[in-house]
Amino acid sequence: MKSFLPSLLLKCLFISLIAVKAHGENLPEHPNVLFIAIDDLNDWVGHLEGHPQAITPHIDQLAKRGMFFSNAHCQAPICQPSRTSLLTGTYPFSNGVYDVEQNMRDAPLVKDAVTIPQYFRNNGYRTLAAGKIHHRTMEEEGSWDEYGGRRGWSWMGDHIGPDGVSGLPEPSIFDFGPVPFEADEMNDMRYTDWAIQQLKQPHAKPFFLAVGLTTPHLPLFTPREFYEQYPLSEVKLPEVIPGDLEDLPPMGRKFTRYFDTTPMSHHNITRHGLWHKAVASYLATATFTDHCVGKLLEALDKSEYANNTLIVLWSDHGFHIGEKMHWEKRSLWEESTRVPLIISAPGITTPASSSPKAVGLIDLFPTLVELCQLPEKSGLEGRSLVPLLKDPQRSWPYPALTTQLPGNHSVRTEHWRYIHYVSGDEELYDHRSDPHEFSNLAETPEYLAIKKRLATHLPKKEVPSGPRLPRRTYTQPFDWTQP
Ligand SMILES: [Ca+2]
Ligand SMILES: [Ca+2]
Repeated sequence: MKSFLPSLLLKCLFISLIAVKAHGENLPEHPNVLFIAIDDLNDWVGHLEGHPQAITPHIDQLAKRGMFFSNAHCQAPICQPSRTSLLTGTYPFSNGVYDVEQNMRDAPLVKDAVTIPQYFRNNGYRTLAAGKIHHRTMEEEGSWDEYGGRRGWSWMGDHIGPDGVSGLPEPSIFDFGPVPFEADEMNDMRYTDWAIQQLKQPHAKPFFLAVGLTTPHLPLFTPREFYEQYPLSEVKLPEVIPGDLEDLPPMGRKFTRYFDTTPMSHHNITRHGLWHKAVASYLATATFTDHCVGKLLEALDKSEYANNTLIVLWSDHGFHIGEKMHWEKRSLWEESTRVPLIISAPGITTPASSSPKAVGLIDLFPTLVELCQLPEKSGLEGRSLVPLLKDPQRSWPYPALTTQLPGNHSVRTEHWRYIHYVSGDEELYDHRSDPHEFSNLAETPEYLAIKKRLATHLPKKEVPSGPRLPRRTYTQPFDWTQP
């Protein structure tokens, strides 16, 4: 008995120490930030259940370590305007950057905007990045104390040759399948390795370390070991129904046709019998992205920064793989707008929690400002998610807005998606009964009041688009204002 009590006390102390460790220690006043940006990753990750076969164990582990948003949406369903919105904390309809064929700093309203990395840098952080954070490389300039660079995909294309690997004729960037490279040779592992080196070094100031992974953006190239995790004979196509387009208004139908002139269009993919291969390639590329995230988190946990670093993971928009006979992005449906969004803030987020409330990537700027206790920043149009991080189920009466060029908007709430096109055409979906947005209720009289209520969230004012760059040769001239 004499020796039992001290050992019991020691045991209790040990158990409570483990408990503290399991829940993470509280973050310091100005924590480091690990900011993981992913390009074109839709909800085909384990924790969002967008595809039953998705293998993304490391991203899912991160979701368990912190909290994830199951109803997070981009503010524009394509790279440049989505990233401009996130990085400046303003909507496309307020900043004038609506399209990929624009330079962020050419738009008068964002010319001098202070971005997230600039704000952190101005407030005592050391900012570090590799890969794609802004849409264009030149826009990374002035944001980072150190930038580890970025390289395109053409070195892979040159090695593979013009026939590509998918089986599509003249695929160019619209290519998909296994490629003869090792994981460590791939661009994203280069960025990951650069970031891992940063985590091994002492830093005199808190750091904001951004890693911009460029997968699963096209081309969907992965080392064979990832591709082989999805045997073609077992791959499940996304859930689609015949005639899904029949209840779409003319503008909605038009939205399904933008990529029709590219090799990755529904008729071209199905004509060549390559839908399963495209699905397998997207899943495999996402698994490779997950591999990079895993390496990064492993390095963080081995580093001296394991317990004083806030982690944020996001994707810039989603991706269609045949849903509504549409491919890629640039639509206002769930496949294009829904994104993974995970925040791990020890002491604030409860491990393995999630929130179903509608939130946007635009909310990240004010959230990070609050979590890192930086001075309040004026002019931000999103709202801090910290109340939801603390209480994921609390009332959150704000919708997530997505814009595809002036006049075309989606309003997403916890239960509804309402789309209003510039032509006046509308769509309405009830996510409680119709998560795939098969059944357009916009013309059903009993929903008139709901439509009216959702329409009150549409932007009251829209600025004109900033200057445009020449159109890419592989897409068609497309008028987003006419059915
Ligand atoms: Ca993107
Ligand atoms: Ca339909």
